Amino acid sequence: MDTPSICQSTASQADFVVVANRLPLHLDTCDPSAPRWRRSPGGLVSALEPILRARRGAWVGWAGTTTQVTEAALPDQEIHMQAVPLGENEYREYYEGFSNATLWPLFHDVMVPPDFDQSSWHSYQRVNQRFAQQAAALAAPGATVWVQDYQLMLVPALLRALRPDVRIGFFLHIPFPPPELFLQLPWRTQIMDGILGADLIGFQLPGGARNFLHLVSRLRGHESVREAQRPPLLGKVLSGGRKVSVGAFPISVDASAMEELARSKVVRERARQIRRQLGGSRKIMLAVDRLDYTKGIDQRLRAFEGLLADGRAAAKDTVLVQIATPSRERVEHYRLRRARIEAQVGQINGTFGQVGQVPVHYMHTTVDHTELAALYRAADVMLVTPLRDGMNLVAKEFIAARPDLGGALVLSEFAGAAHELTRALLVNPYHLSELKDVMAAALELDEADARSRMGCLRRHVFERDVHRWAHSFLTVLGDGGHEPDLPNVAALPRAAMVA
Ligand code: ADQ
Repeated sequence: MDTPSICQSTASQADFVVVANRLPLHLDTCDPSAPRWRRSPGGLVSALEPILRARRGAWVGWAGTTTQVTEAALPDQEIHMQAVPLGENEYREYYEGFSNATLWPLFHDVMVPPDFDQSSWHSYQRVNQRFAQQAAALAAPGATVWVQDYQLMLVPALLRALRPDVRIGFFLHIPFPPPELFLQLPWRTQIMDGILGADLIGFQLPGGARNFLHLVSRLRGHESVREAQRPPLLGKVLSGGRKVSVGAFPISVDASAMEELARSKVVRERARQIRRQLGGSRKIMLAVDRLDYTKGIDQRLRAFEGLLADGRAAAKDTVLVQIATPSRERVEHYRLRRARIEAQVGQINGTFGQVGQVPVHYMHTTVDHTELAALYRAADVMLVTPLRDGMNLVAKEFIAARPDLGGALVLSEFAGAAHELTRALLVNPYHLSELKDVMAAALELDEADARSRMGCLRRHVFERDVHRWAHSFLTVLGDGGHEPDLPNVAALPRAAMVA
């Protein structure tokens, strides 16, 4: 088999560089004789791809395989892809270990105990150094480099040391925890200093930005932090003779692209087919998540089971479709969670199902964009009930996919999206009986009320889409001059304007 490859282009240096753990690709080896690069799912990819396409920038990231990648065979030549190699041991220690068994749980309310492992920390340092070196080599003089997320928190300072001429932005996609939790980290000062290498540090919510500013004043003293009165900026940090801006920039989705897809004939037909296949008149509750313990999948299943047990829902007229993307499958807590969820599904279907009438349709898979849009359009109720989530793009995609103003959104208070999507049916997913009540209310929601809520939600999502997110971040960073056109409010689809 030929070694599948990623571009080591001879193209000149880039003026705009995104540095993220993953390239927006993965290697599909279903047919070993013809491996192919395919688009990867995930919040970050969904958010950044349209911007890079519009700007013709470069993306530095891991290719998703520990196999050596050598020469050009990209499915998409519009974005220059620079692959950062990772060895098997680095994958285990930097990615599965420090990123996903230390930082991820620490930043999500310590839902499972974080591992504090010295060897993983060393690997995280080494890999961050490699990313910084590759970004430094690719960036043109005075370029803007936008570093993404918790896997690369040392990169801003490492890159600044190599290339003091570049402008550096850092955006954290996950919540930033309160100092009381963050301070558990044995390497807390190094991580904080790493992030402070940026010129602008962006968080999803004002709360995350404030947590970070509190942390800096705890570790560096009050005099190093100034409040900023100009939203989205919440503060400035004086660091090594520089001023570092700190603010909140809630991420969003490419709402118009999702709307266009959802309006297409193929999606509408597939949505009708899904409804027929699931039983015609049955109400469809839908959930789409990475299989992660933060997403609240087991709590949601328990609530659905409770509704069936109480007789407030019946398999003959309600079905729950749970799509769970395989995620971090070698990390122990993820394996355990998957086993628990699959046992719950079996239990619910075994207890409440009949031939031809299964209450939970569970799929442990990634679905393509067309299928996802069709599922969104087919759903009566969308369940987005994470226990903690930086934002949650599924909620915003669902809204963008409903030009018919149909469907009700049940949304956890602990998803960042709840700060904006206040006309959703908000719920505390830790409170089982409340979760049951809100799910039952969503099934019964009056049509006029549902349409009015969806109209407001759509207005918000179309006004503040992913282009506006990037524009806002890059403008504050001082690089707003090369943005894709922002959506003109007057040109929004009519249904999006319904109040
Ligand atoms: P994630 O935790 O990955 O992202 P989320 O925001 O919901 O969570 O994004 C998931 C993306 O993957 C969505 O675009 C969704 O459509 C897609 N997806 C999920 N399951 C899928 C499936 N089975 N098949 C196909 N596509 C699927 C992190 C943070 C979030 C934050 C994002 C962006 O944890 O809080 O919103 O980054 O900043």
